[in-house]
Amino acid sequence: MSHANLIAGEWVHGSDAVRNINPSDTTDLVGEYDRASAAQVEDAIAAARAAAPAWARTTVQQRAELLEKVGLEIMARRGELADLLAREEGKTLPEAAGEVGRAGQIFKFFAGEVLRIPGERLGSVRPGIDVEITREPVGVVGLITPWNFPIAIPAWKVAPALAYGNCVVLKPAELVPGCAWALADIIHRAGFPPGVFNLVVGRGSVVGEKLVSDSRIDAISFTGSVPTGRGILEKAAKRGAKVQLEMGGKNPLVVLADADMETAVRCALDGAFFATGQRCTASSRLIVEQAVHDKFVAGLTEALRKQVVDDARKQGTTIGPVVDQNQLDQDMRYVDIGKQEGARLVVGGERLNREKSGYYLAPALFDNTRNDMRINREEIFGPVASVIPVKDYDEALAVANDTSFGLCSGVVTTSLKKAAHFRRNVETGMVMVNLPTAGVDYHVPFGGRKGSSYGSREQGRYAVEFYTQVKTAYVMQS
Ligand code: UN1
Repeated sequence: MSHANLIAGEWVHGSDAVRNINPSDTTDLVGEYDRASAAQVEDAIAAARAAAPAWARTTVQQRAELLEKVGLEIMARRGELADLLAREEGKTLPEAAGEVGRAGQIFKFFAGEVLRIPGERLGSVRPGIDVEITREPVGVVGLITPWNFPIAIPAWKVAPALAYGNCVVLKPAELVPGCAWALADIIHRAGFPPGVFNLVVGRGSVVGEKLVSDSRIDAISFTGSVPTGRGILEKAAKRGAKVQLEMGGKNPLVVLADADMETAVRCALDGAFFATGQRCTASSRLIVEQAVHDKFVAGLTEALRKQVVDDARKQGTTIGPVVDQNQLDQDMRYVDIGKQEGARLVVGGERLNREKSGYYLAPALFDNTRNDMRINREEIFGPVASVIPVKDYDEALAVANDTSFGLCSGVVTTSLKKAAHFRRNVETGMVMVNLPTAGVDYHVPFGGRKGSSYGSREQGRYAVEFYTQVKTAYVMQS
């Protein structure tokens, strides 16, 4: 039952362990995962440092083959890993299988990208000189990942890090160490040299803190909450480390009067409530034009009543449990806040009892909300969404942009003109037309603006920006 940390190519036990509990059934212990001590984190960093020069010099073919191997094993074990993911995080099995598939594809994608590391050769402004611009690894990267995508987010940080020749120390979320441990085991057996990839499970205050403050870590990539992200930025910037942060959103989905209602309801249901609303890309603000307001609210309410909230691994479940007691308390606190602010709770928001003792919450929809309410300003990170009625498109766009976040946005409309205007003028890093705000491809850049993100983009070939550093060479022609 116990799972060790991977340090310098060895499985190293810790003195205490995290108990990984199934949120669908709190009597089910998924496993125990050893916590790394501060000294063990230092060992992991030292191992990564020691492995870095040789790893940076490996051929692109060597790295491509290793990444391909990892991607293929993830794909081959998709069902089993999806079951583990659903069991530890509470996503439904189909959602979990989608996520595992995405993780496998990411490794395969970066196995290809290794062969396409970009460079440039330019003429010099001076005679007889060539200028060559190349990309080199950053060195050792510390990766800190959240609980809501237990395998995909580690994959989309680890795969590019390794592809571009960096060594890695990964700290997964304590709530869901199972998938990260399985990924570490796959990477270990694939044959990466010792120290190239290290896994250290533990608390943010011990393990995260060490990664952020240790001068041997050249770059930190973090996905998680705004306060933690800001704290990381302050500390890491002070010592000059490269930082990339992805911190969530308050994503608007705009439903215009000319929208296809079926599409609008489908986008809202998926974007706001699937994966239990626990996505930084979730559509938590549903901005609806007055003319179709009643129809939209009625349609979404009906769709919500049909949802089956139950054990994530049970056939027929459409929405799994909330991840843990803390998150459940937070979600229910916001349901109360919404009521106190004068929003109308149309449906849901109550604790549900099921056969097994899990953190079940009925998906909640608020109506008659204003954009200045706390439920529309602060990220809730659960199955709770608000309808904000607006009189026309101009007001919808203004409300969509009136937020401190800027990760993702969506518009549902049949007007090409309005869709084009929205795409151009919405202040988010990603924008969806007639599609849910959540659920992104694995081969294109991911990231936001304003308070949602910091640093260069993740994923796709844009990941090269964070995981490499540029060298400009001037060469005298012989
Ligand atoms: C998606 O919507 O498919 O933490 C991905 C998150 C994001 C990933 C969302 N970093 O929810």
